[in-house]
Amino acid sequence: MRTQVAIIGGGPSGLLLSHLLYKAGIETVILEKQSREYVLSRIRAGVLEWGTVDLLQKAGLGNRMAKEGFIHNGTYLSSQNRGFRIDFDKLIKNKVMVYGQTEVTSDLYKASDSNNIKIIHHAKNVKIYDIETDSTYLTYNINGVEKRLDCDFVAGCDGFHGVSRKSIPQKVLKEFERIYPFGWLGVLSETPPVSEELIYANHSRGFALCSMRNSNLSRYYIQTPVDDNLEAWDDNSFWEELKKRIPEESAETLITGPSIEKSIAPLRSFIANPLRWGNLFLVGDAAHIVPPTGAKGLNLAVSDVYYLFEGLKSYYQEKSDQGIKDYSEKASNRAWKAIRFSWWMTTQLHRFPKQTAFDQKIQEAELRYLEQSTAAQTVFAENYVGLPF
Ligand code: FAS
Ligand code: PHB
Repeated sequence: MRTQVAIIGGGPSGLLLSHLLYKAGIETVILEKQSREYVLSRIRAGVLEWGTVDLLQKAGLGNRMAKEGFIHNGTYLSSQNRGFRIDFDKLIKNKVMVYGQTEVTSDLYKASDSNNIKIIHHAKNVKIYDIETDSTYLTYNINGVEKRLDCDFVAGCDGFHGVSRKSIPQKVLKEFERIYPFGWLGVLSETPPVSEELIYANHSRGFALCSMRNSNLSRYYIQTPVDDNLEAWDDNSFWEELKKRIPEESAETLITGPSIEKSIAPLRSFIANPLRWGNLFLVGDAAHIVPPTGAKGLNLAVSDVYYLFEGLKSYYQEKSDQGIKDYSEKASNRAWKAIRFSWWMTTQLHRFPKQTAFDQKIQEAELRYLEQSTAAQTVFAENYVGLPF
């Protein structure tokens, strides 16, 4: 089998790239290791930058999002149970969209079906060969049978634990990483959200986040030691701990209920470089990881897809390789700004094990400055809503 662009990974970045290339008449084949149901079952991102919303709408993928998503013109931050609001609309005339990654992925799958995009699920043991030659190809295993896929280019959209990044020679690949000494215990519950906008809470007991998926599906997170035992957190202890960390008025009105999903996610900041090696391009979580505090992971995957799509489109349509030459630098530059913002939010809103009283006072001063300074709030709003592509 031969295609123009082979895509490893059928998550949001792989599906979106194949959709944009399809609309430009460029053929793709997606190799996804898991089943469709598994990919759709993952609970991940919840906040979309407006640049992401714009790109999805322009790609004809925005109808359900426009109907079912929530536009948020601001967000709340709190320190020691006392909250304040950052008004994106007043500060920078902009907004974000709360629409779950699960829904985005489901919309992408529907579009792939109607466009007959070739997605091969259960593709095991994907391997990449001859990346630096004109005859690059992949092999993969389906039900014990080895298959071959020849291609011009490979888009590595296979997430942090995928095969793509590992296919770049160690002597070439540079990795920048910060692992945080805590995790996020996340709960999904069929309860009305406690607030009409998100609440990011800094508290001496640790960070907490109140988010949502729809008017009766809420998503809450609390900071826990990364190796905490999930079984030790029954629903009641989760709700009691959450109440202690959020603004008093929210704790009084919080509606609790049984959790329908509960998991602990580790937090890390990571980026590889270069993001291109020969005919292989790293995209999304295969290239970089950010702690979810800044709500940037999915949005960064989308901006990578945008840069790579533009590069491949001009390669096939204008016979220019400038765009694919510039991909690694363009995508990394924007990624580093999001990595910085996500690191800053994580550092300001979490309690670090060895945090001194001095560190504590700095955090409080930083949040008080943010509460009182229009300049600081404008910087926050610009970064949270999303920097231009
Ligand atoms: P993905 O990991 O989503 O997809 C990669 C795909 O490749 C998967 O389907 C996988 O099965 C497949 N694959 C892997 N190895 C393979 C192989 N060898 N062969 C074939 N296929 C292979 N981001 C935000 O912006 N906002 C948030 O609120 C947010 N919250 C998050 C909460 C959690 C708990 C987590 C874990 C992440 C969160 N993120 C958030 C980040 C998340 O959204 C990712 O950035 C996003 O899923 C990245 O999409 P992809 O790059 O497509 O990678
Ligand atoms: C979520 O809704 O899952 C969510 C929202 C904002 C974040 C992280 C996660 O910063």
